[in-house]
Amino acid sequence: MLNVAVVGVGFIGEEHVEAIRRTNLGRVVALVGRDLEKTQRKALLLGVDKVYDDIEYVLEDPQIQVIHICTPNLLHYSMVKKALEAGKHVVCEKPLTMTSEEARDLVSIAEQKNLVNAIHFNIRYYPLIRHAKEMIEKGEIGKLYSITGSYLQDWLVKDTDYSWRLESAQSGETRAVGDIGTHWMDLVEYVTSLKITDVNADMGTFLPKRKKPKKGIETWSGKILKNDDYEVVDIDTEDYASVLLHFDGGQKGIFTVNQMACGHKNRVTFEINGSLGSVLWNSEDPNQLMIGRRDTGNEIIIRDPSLVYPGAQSIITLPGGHNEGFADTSKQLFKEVYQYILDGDYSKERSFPVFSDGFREALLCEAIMKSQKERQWKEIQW
Ligand code: SOE
Repeated sequence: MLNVAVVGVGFIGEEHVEAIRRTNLGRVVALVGRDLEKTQRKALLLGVDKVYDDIEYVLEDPQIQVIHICTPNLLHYSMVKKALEAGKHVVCEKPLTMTSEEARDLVSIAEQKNLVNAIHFNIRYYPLIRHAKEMIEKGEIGKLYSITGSYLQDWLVKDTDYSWRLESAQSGETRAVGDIGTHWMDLVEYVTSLKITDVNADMGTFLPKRKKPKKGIETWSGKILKNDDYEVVDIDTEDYASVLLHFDGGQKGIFTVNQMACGHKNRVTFEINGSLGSVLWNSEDPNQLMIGRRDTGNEIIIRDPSLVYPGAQSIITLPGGHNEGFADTSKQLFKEVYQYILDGDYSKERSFPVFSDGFREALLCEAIMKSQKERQWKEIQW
């Protein structure tokens, strides 16, 4: 078992704690949060013994081998850097950093220190995503032509919906693209083994002013906030973006991200069209994969370990019909990371998303922002 500390105790920090435990390879020994009282409350609820208000305590603790960084984006760079310099393996939330320069720096520190590094691109860990990847690798979809899709949410649809993610100072220059577009781009590059080479963006902020609660609130919890204790603030990040794409095999594509799309709670979809078939997947119905065919009936593949390729099988715990979902994706990701750490051979190929994937997403975000500002196509300098 590995001893793990989780830094940041908001919505996603709690998810990490639960998922770490369900790996059966890691035990959560400490929680770190800026607000000590809140962190103590969370620790009591989650059953974690040690509580700190500063990462320094866990850096100095020789018992702790792995640190998960689940803070607002602004703090990722400094926290990850400190953790690596203290010799800890790191799992970081996405986006890895606010700039590509910072991300590049973290990639090189992790390499120099020979430490295991991972980024929480958990959507890769829905088992049918691995199955789709393997189908494409085996040529079952033929030559790929186009890749399209979206990531839609509605948790920011009202002007009273608020989160630190709305503020560029905490979140980074891009919000919708950085927060959920990075998941989408990582996902389709992973499934297709292609790289996005050029982007052309059209972004928008539907609510340029919002009512900010005077007291801090957690991501998603604003939906149930009832008091009138708000101040009106300007919003400098985008609610929406559509981005045209070119891929390195000549494929074309487009994705839309929208955090103000009523009725879509958290819906990632993609469609990959090839010469022999299409692959369609939707995260709100993640245990089914649709394969479209021209000359025969379409197929629906079910998340059942007896019906999928070995790569997908390896990240399924329960039999078909016993549905797995969002929480299981993190469990499977952490399981692979922890097993890799425990095996101890860091020259072995890694199956999980790493900091260089985070660096790549930072470059894509920067190119998208540049494209929006200059109203032109931008090439990715990878
Ligand atoms: C907020 O938009 C958010 O929590 C993202 O940051 C996550 O990555 C996604 O899983 C759900 O929505």
